[in-house]
Amino acid sequence: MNVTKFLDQADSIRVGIVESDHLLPLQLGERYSSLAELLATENPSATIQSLETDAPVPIDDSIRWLPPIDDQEVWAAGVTYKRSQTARMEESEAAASCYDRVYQADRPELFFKATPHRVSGHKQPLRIRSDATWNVPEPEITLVLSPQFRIIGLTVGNDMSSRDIEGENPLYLPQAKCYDQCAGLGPWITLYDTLPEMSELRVDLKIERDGQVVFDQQTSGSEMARSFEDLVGWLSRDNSMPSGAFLMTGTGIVPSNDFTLQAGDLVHISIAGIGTLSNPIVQA
Ligand code: DO4
Ligand code: MG
Repeated sequence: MNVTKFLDQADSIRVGIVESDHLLPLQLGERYSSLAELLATENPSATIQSLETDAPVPIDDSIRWLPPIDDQEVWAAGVTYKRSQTARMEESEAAASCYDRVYQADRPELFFKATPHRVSGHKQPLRIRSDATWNVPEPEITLVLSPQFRIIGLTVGNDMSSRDIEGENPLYLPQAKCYDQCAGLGPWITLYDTLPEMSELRVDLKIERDGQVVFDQQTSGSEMARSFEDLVGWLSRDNSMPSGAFLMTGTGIVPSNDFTLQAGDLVHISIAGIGTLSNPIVQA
C-alpha cells in the first residue's frame, strides 16, 4: 500500500492512499489527526484500510503532492556504499582517511539531516546553497521508522549535498547537508509487512538539463555494505524519536568530479517497487 499527503482543491492538507491512477483521500475521523499518527499504530496498513475515504481524485499534473512527513526527524547514513567512500576520499584531501575508516568500522556514520520544514515532496523545489559551488543530489533508499524503530515502509530520498563545503573540512558536514529545501522525500511511503530483497531495490538517478538527460546511473541496495537493521540498531541507541523517523541509507551513486547541479535542473530518483521522486533545482 502507498500513502502520502497532498493539498486538495480547498487547500486542505489531506492524507491519501495512492492507487494506480487515483488518490483516495482518507477521512481521519476523531481518532487520528495526521499521517504520522497512522504510521505509529501497531499495524499501519490495517489502520489505514479501516478508514472511510472520499471520492477518488485522478492522478494528473494538477495534484499538489506534499512530502509524506509530519513531525518525524530525518536522519541519514553516510559512506554505506563503496562509491560514496571513493568519491568522498577524492573530494577531501584533509580527511580522506575518515571516510575509509568509517566505511570499515562497526559504527556507521549517522547524521541529522533535516527537520520537516526543510523537506520537499514530489515536484517541489530542492535547493543549492547560495554559498556552494559543487553540488549533487544523493539518491537514497529511505526507511520509514515507527516510534519503536520498526521499519514499516520505504520511500525515495534525496540527500542534497554541497561537496565543496564538506570537502573543505568534514566539520562543515552539517552545513553541507542541512539547510532550507535540502531533503526530498516521496512521492509516497510504500508500507511493507516484509521488506523486499536488497537486490530488488534498484535505484536510478536521472538529471535533466534543458530537456536533455545529462546524467543517468543505476545501483541497487545489494551494493550496500550494511544492512538496514544494523543502521536502525545504531540510530536507536540512547535516542528516542517519539513521532518516528526517516532514515536515508546512503548513496551508491555519485556523479564524476566534473559534474555539479545547476538551478533549473530536474532530478528524478526512481526506486523499483516504490516510485519516482522528481524535483526541480533552485538556487537563491
Ligand atoms: O560523509 C558524508 C556524507 C555521506 C553521505 O551522505 C552518503 O554516503 O550518502
Ligand atoms: Mg547521503
